[in-house]
Amino acid sequence: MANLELVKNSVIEGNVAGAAAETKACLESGMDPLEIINQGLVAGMNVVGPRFKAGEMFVPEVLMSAKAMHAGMELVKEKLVDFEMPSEGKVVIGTVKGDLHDIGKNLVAIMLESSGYDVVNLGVDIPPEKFAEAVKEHNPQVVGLSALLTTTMLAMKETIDYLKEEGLRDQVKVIIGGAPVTEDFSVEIGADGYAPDGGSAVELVKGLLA
Ligand code: B1M
Repeated sequence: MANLELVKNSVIEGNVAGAAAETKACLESGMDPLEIINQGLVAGMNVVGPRFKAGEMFVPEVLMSAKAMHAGMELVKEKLVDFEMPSEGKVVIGTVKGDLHDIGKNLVAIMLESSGYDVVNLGVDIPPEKFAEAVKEHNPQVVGLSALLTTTMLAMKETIDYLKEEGLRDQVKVIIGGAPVTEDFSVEIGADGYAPDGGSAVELVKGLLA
């Protein structure tokens, strides 16, 4: 029988086939697609985020949960063609120039997406010019910069400075994160905030856009 709890639990368990099957059952029973998203798929990720933050879940498990959520989301999306999903805001995110690490950045993107934000994920090794182009093209409220190397942390400052040069800095909030990055560093380079993990990044973005 169609049941949103089963959708939610499949996501928490990272059960990709289960999430797809339960989502399909809910759709076939005539349930509202938005209800399936909010009370099933996203509700599951809302449990995963805090558990990951508390050290009760680990990266591979979070990635499986995200995969399960996406499997369900793909099915629901087909039914959503007629109306727009309400969005909390838009975030452009990328790993800065010279840095190829993307696991943490992708987790942050997933957490933001599952909390209702539109996320434009630029990828890795993104130079300041590309961030600026993305701001012009996508008009986000927030730009997220990730760096995992002490050497590439400097590219965060370059990116912020470039946004200033291009006259784009005032129209976005810039947040930064990554293992070597600190709150003090974010103040030093003129970012609007720092988050140590995905769950905190969601809270930070919510706070900045409130
Ligand atoms: Co590299 N690497 N790596 N690496 N790597 C580290 C970062 C390192 C600490 C390992 C070590 O020496 N102990 C070290 C950096 C030293 C330093 O600068 N202080 C290092 C090095 C030196 C290198 C190379 C230079 C190695 C070499 O070639 N000699 C090279 C650099 C390549 C480059 O980028 N140009 C390199 C390459 C690689 C791989 C390609 C092999 C691979 C990356 C694969 C990939 O990402 N697709 C890799 C990996 C996997 C790691 C470690 C082992 C794991 C990183 C990771 O994914 N962590 C890492 C050692 C470690 O951290 N234990 C290491 C899991 C992830 C969930 O956590 O990324 O911290 P994290 O993300 C967290 C938070 O930081 C935060 O939220 C995330 C979720 O909680 N966060 C944000 C991240 N971005 C955020 C953005 C936000 C907010 C929060 O807002 C926008």
